[in-house]
Amino acid sequence: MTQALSKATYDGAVLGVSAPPTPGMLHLGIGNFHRAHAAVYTAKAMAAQGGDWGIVAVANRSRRVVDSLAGQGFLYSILELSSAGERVDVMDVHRETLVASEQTAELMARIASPEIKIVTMTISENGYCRNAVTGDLDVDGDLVSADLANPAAPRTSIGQLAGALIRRYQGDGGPLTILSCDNLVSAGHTAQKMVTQYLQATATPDGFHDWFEASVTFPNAMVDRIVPGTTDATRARVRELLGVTDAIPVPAERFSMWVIEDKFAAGRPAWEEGGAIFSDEVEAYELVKLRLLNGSHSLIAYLGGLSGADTIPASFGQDFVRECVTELLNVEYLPSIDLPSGFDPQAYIAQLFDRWSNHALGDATARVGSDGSLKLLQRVPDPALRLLNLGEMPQQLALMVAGWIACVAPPEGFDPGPIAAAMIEPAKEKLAAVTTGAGSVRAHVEKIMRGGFFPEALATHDEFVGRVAELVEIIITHGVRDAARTALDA
Ligand code: CS2
Repeated sequence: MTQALSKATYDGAVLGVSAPPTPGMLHLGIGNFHRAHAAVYTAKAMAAQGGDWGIVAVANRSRRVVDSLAGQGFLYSILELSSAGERVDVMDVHRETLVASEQTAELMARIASPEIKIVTMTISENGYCRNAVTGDLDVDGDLVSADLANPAAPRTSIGQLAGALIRRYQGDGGPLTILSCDNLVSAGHTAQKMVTQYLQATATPDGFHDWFEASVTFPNAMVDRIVPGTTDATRARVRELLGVTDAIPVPAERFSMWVIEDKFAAGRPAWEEGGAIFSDEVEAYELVKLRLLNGSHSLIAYLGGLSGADTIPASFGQDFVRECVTELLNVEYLPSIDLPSGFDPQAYIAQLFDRWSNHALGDATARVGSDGSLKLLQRVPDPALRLLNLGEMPQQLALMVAGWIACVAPPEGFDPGPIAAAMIEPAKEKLAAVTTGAGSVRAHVEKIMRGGFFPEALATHDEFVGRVAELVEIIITHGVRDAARTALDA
């Protein structure tokens, strides 16, 4: 039995630097991604230029990560895995922990406190409470309406941020930056819109809105690093390499990228020292990454799920998947983006091909295929409608939607297999409810398309919906390879 990782059992170096005792940042959503991304840039920034930028780590509901983090004296490890080899780094950048669902008042007070200058967040697409059809805050949805009725203890991150901002204004906490690190189009603007619409729907003190406009910024940002879930193999390898047991190690690829709009209301860490890029073209980078990487990732996941490939590299290693992705990238995605200046798309794509072939990392197909009802909204409608408006059928985007439906909401009688079954789909119940009594594959697909997951223009586009239905039909009757061939040959 090896000892647990702690300041007493680990006397090696940490990555970057240990954060000073007083945190200047607070992060909502202490999952693997944050711990292998913003946390790393922050440790490197402080090593280069100092600053009180330690992080308050906030979990939404689960105590698991924060309890381990606090129990290990805030140490945890990152296991970098690539074909070039592996390395392990120990991090020491968090300084406090909170659980939002249990300590809501403390959380809002902490965000309101003047020492906190930046709130970063990875709350996933779901956390923004955005109505998929209208693009506005889902004020009539159960979650937001419950929060508006109970402003003292909001449960959504948007409600918690809004409540905290009101307290910050009242307590003269000073300017604040809220930095979304989620995979959203115009992530900063989206966060700003949701928080603003929430604040418009709730009572605020006199003068608040002027202060909010002048003092709170929401920079856009593009975040990128493939960070799988932690497995027993991750824990075992870290134990071998460090000689102690880390309960919460994070596996990650070597590649990492962060492009941020330099719009900070109260200062920021020197993240450029960790390799972050400050740019005025962030929205272009966001589209590049969301479409070329994330969109293709979804296609790889659904084609993989339906063809028995349990990892992304296993799926991408199949010729038909590579062909579909190549078509998606070059024909359906690239022409839809005004590229950032000096950006070389083919070099980026070549790098993506390497990253998707990382067998050492072994990213799970089921991880990427999870939450499709939320992710596809960022990855499908705009580029699909662009082509449809030009009179062309986006075959691969239709295949992606067909793959998602076949994996997580299959028509009766079709079993997509164990990999698809492992995909977590938060809308499973809603999908089942909208499709009851469908009667035919076409009706099943139509009901899903109109079920509130996509904007009206796509949901009611007859040819697109028809194409998705045909492809689902082929997946059911002849298998996913035939469906892919049909989409490629069209
Ligand atoms: C993936 C992302 O979950 C997904 O759909 O595409 O988590 C992806 O690995 C990251 O965005 C990479 O930066």
